[in-house]
Amino acid sequence: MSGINYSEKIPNNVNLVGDRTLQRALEHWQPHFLDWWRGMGPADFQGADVYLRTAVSVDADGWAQYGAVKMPDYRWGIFLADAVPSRTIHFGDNIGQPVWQQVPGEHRSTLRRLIVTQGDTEPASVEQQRLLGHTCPSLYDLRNLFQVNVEEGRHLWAMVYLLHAYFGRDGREEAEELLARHSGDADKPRILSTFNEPISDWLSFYCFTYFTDRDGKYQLKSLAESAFDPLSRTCRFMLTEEAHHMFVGETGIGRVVKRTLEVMKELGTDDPAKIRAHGAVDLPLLQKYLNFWCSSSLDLFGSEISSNAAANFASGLKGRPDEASYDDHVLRDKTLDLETPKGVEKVPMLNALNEVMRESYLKDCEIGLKRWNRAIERAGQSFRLTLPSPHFRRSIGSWVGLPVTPQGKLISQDEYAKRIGEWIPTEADKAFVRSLMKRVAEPGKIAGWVAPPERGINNLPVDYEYVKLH
Ligand code: BYC
Repeated sequence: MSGINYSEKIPNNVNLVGDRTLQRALEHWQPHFLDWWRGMGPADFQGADVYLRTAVSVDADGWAQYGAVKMPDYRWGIFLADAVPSRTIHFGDNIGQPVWQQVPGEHRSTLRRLIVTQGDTEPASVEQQRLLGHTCPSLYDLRNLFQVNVEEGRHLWAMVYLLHAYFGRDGREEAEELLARHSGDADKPRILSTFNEPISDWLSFYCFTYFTDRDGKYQLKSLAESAFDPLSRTCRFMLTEEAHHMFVGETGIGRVVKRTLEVMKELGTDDPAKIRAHGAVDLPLLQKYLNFWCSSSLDLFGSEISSNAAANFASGLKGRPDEASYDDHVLRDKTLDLETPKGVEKVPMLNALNEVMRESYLKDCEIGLKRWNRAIERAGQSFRLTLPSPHFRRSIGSWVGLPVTPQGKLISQDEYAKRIGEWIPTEADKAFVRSLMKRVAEPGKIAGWVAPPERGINNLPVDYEYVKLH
């Protein structure tokens, strides 16, 4: 089961030939996907040879094969992790019952909505990053961008497979809609807010892959627990691809910090104006980008108090990430003390699961911060990067629109409006960052605002020609 059949038009390990109707429906969608990729995918790089990894099997140790590929020839397909024999539902009100191989009628619309929401983010991120190739800081980074892009394309395939295979006609219609909505489009935007934010510079790209892809990790982990087995298996395999995306974010920001520290040492100053004049990103500016992308990504967990989250857990549709690591898998008698603008409220745990997930996500986000701060400390600098308060700049949930500082202090609307430019990038900050974004595309060369990576891809040297532009 784990081997992938690449001799078919749509590579897969789901025995697509055994279901002619489904195969035909997906082969009908395939050219629409390719049209979308050509129109909305990485602009002007479709003819480049990119050193990409492709899945050859879904086994933990050997799923990737590396080689030069033109992106439109990438073998997007349908790969599910192997089935776990006799798997049963392990949380919610139906514990112990066999998992579902088909969609139960009563959960059809909710499951479809979850799959569509997940699916919508994948092409959205490719659209957001569409123009970044023009300003790549190195060929190594360019290759990583394209690797992330093709894999997001495959994640779209994963959700489209579920829609086609299990949701009949409305599933097929939703699959078309996934290609019709576009990031930032005034009439047909993407579903979730963060995926309509422009990513027009590489600092934003690193922050997005650090914070937003990490939301992806948490949402996929919770869907991997699902009682709907095909969804669980799909998400388990997607998670193996997600790890590299977060690596791009963590090492990307780490390399920005490293370069800034070098410039600070060289100039003997921490004056942001002097650091900027030298073509590097001062640490307070980086902090503003972290504040922006972290707060935006926190919205992706939904409201603190959510009946959707309660129902999804109770019915077995969506668990907590790493559900097995908890003791209580029913949660009918538990409560959580939740900090709301009105004070601490006792909330049924089931209704607070979005918050539980957001808290574990924030802990995970801290890991990179610690690493970057260690580098800053070692360089003898006193500045420390921090995560903003989860109540800062929220557009979803109990803290919507409240004037809260990144330190979590509620202030007046007037003061907030005056000071917001201290906390998130201003137009002038963005213009400065854009001014740094100049394409560096010679093997082994790197832009002046970011340090080179410590090592190359797949044991190749850093100066390998990862993208052959012709
Ligand atoms: N923007 O009870 P609520 C990834 C909506 S990222 C706009 O508060 P719930 C990736 C919500 O849809 C992971 N709308 O929250 C990363 C609902 O609308 P309906 C993506 C929002 O339902 C990088 C209403 O508000 N995967 O993979 O418990 C690159 C009330 O909802 C937002 C998923 O999200 C928002 N930020 O949870 C590429 C997993 N937040 O349904 C890829 C699937 C909430 O009443 N999605 N709303 O019309 C879900 O599990 C849930 O839909 C959410 C929200 C976690 C998003």
